[in-house]
Amino acid sequence: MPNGSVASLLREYSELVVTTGGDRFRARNYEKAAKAVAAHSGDVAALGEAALVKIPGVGKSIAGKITEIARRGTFAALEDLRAQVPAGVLELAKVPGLGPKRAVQLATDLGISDLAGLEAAVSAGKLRDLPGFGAKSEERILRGLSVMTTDRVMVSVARDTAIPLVDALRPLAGRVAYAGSLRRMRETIGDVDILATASSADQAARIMDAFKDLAPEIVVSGKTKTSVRMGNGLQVDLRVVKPEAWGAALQYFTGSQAHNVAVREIAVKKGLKLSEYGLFRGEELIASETEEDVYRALGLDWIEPALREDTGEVQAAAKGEQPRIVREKDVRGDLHTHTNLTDGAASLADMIAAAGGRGYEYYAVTDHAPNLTMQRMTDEKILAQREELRRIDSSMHLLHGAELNIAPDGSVDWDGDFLAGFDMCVASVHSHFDQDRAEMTRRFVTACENPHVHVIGHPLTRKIGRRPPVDVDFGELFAACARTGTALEVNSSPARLDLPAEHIRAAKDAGVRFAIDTDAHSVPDLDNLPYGVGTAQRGWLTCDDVINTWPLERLLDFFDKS
Ligand code: DGT
Ligand code: CA
Ligand code: CA
Ligand code: ZN
Repeated sequence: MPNGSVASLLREYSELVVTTGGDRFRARNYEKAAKAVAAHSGDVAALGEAALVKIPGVGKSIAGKITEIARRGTFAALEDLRAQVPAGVLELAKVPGLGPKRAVQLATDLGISDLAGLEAAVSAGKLRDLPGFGAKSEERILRGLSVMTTDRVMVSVARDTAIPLVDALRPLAGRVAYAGSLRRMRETIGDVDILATASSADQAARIMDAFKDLAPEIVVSGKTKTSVRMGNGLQVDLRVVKPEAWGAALQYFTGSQAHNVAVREIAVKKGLKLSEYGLFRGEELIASETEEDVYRALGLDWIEPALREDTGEVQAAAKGEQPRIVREKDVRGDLHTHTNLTDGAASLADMIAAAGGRGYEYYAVTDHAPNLTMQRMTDEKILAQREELRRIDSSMHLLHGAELNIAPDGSVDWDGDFLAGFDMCVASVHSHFDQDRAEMTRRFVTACENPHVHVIGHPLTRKIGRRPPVDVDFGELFAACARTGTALEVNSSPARLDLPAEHIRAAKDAGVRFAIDTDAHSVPDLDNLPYGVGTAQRGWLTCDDVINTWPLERLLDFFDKS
């Protein structure tokens, strides 16, 4: 059994403990163990107890559950809890604004067992008369339902699906790449579009056959286009084109549709016609082999995929004024990361070694501060961590920081004297998400004015498809960041992507700086950086906007807010 499946049983157990009103700390421990199991490099189902308890967060009791899972595919304690909870409750409990207790109530009293049933019941006004519900909770549930994505997946799910397919087709095809919204790094993906070239009908058939063999379900299959559905439900379209049409096809299928419309208008003005087969004057083919050829023939610079949304990139490319947007290799360090001192899965030494292996020049450790009580941080623990960090020999410049909690009044966990001992601090909202706009704005502005707060972590606290963004006055927030020299984070976690791309450009225009961070809670999480970089690119950020592309001296200067 793969680690992911073991982890999801442990996580389900944790959710069921919460739902049935069990011990929160036990739930937390299983959640932690689930994360550690998912992040473990070897197969946990193959391990004995002695090896299992070496995994962080796995004690004797959880090790026993894992060996039981390896033996029977499930464990008795999980089965017991499943039997106590009506069908669909876990799904309902995930609706923002609902929660486990009321999910049980809805399942028991109204027989609601899925999201569609919930939406129907709210619309029919059935919740209004239930004890503990009212017009306000109806509104909140509808808002919650509207942020839960149904038919789109997180960009990481799409990328993890696409890359092995592209790799498998590479030996068979001339060129192969993914296009569509995934190449543009949108935050959610409807389907994956893969493009390959073949110089003969035989080669095209071999590529199509190999592709069909890789998928559990074939949706439609033809000579030039095949669509399949992968095990995770995601649809993947493969198109096979002639090598000489590669550039035109890649340009067309990368989109966005709005970008393509804008580019086609330029073609029309020049008396040309642009399609997925090429750029034509009458019957004559003018350009098609590479994207550069196609754009150049239209008088445009090649345009970065992340910018192709028709928000000014075509005009900029026509004038040779496209920004030199930030790339992954420009990032010199990560400024928001966790260890197993709080809710991370890996030790300080392991996180630092892994980050050093990425070639970073600097790296900040920012575990959770005490007011997030579940993390049980203390002054002693964080000071001991600082000692340990100072003793570690690393090629990187190590920064000791913390992720502070921004309280409802904008204050943070520690006083100025204690905070002055940190090299830098991230500060984030982790509670009281429902404050009204005026209160929330004041809260952020107060945090920005704190001289020891350098980065606002995951500013909108939204979780894609799970939690709506907080309500804040963007103009005031951005002005406060710019005025106080406080960076906004572009959080790379694919479930967050926060600050979202749609707000980044406005923030940049207001003079805000950014930190593209992974918020890694495990070694594999360090690999999430491309999602943050993609989000920053979609917000048109350049290196000058992103503090962790700067040389260390300039970064440290930024951290000196006085
Ligand atoms: P998605 O799949 O919803 O996340 O978004 P996309 O952008 O990947 O959209 P998709 O898969 O429907 O099509 C891939 C690209 O193909 C799209 O970005 C632009 C191009 N395309 C598809 N249909 C049309 C169309 O009717 N007109 C134009 N101009 N382009 C199209
Ligand atoms: Ca697509
Ligand atoms: Ca498609
Ligand atoms: Zn956080």
